[in-house]
Amino acid sequence: LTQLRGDQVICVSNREPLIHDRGADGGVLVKRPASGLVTAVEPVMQACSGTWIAHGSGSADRDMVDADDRVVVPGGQQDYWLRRIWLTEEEEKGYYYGFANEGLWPLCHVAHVRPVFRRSDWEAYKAVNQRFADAVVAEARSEDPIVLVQDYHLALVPAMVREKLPQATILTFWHIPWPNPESFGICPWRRELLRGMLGSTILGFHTRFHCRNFLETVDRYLEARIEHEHSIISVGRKETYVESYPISIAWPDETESAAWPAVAASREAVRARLGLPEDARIAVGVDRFDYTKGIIERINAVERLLEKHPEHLGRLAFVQVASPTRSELDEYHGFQDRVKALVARVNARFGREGWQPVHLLAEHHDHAQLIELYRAADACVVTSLHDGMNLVCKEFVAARDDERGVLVLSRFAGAARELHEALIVNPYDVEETADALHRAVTMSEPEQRERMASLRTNVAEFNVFRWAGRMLVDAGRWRLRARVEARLR
Ligand code: ADQ
Repeated sequence: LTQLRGDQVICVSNREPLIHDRGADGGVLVKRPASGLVTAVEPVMQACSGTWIAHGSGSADRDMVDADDRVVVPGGQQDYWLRRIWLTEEEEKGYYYGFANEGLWPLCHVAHVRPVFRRSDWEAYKAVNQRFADAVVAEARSEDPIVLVQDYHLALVPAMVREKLPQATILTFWHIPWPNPESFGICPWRRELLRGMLGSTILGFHTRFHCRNFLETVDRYLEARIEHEHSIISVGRKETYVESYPISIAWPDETESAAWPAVAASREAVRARLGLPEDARIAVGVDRFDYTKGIIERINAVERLLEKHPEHLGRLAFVQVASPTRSELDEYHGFQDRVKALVARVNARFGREGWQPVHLLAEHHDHAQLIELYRAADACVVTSLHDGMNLVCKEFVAARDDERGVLVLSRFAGAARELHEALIVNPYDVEETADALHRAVTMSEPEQRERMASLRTNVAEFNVFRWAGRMLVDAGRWRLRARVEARLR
């Protein structure tokens, strides 16, 4: 990140890193959203003290900001600027709920939910992308700022910024998977989306697999030259470099981990809160309440585990924390209701006086509560049906400085390509997932230690600064190359 000294860094994302709400007493409550993107990008913005442009959200937000909608966010290392864009209800409906979350989200996650494409949503998506791009141009203090574009809400922003700031270095990071060309091809505006993204200097995905899918998709739908061996796409004279940058978390420093409650105290606290017996084993799931996260498959696996291994009855508690998300969409409503009904059925089947196997806590938890839960857990279960990376599994590993606890991880999460010492499962296979759960909660201590120590080395080393650092080093190289070529012309 020292590369950035003297350069202006502008980050643009849909979501802002804070939520302001009114408490019961009318005071303002500041919360962190449940978002993998915020978890990963905020430490980078703090380190480079940049400007973050995002959509303002939360009922108290408008009262909190000053006249020009720019605020300073106090950071761990340094403060950074936040510039809010205010969307009307209509814009949010079409751009965010409609095109981004009913169209692109299911399009890119193969989770068997059909994408919905409405022309009106697409029009709103284009208009809102233009507003974000205009804000980037307005914030730019030079002809060649470094612009970090985040995620599928803003696919058109790179080309829109490039038009006004041809010399900008634009790094776009796609936080969700990229599907194969056939799947992507059902989108009526596939070419416009691809052209928008190719305004980027560098286009980043979590895995090589997603990069390959993207290169093949461009090959299928656009007139472009593709150098597969160098991962470069050229449209006319404009080049875009496509690379994998596996995202991660900020590894906790000693001051932070010293403040954590002891593992035994965390277990005690969770047991007391949920009324679990002394010898209870605890497995946890932590997710946004989203149909891609495999929450139904996970609870089915818990049910199968209890059928196959009745010795866990009355002993094993599965705690699922699910932060409400996109609840305005029918698909999410229906899904959240189905999960609640499933939990009620499994609890009615296996529960007994004073004990229930599944605890569904459908609410947002703050960081300290998540740390307590991670530290209390014998196993953390991540069974995404498809996930760009998944940061929950990395947070669990970071929280276990006692080198205990077992990670059960879906092979369809990008993280499975790095975290080989987890118990890797296919969440669609209920037997395999139930067996992995059994293995996790009965694993010997030495094996737990061996696996966890290795996972910790990996996540500590490949942390979020490595993610950002690699991208920015590559950006530096490409910028230099463009400058040299411009001089030669
Ligand atoms: P998400 O789909 O949001 O991210 P993930 O990477 O798991 O998924 O991050 C979720 C974040 O929200 C974590 O930091 C977690 O602690 C937090 N969180 C989840 N449930 C919570 C709850 N109930 N209360 C409070 N916090 C909660 C997208 C992609 C991922 C990719 C990230 C980053 O879908 O694949 O890893 O972006 O690129």
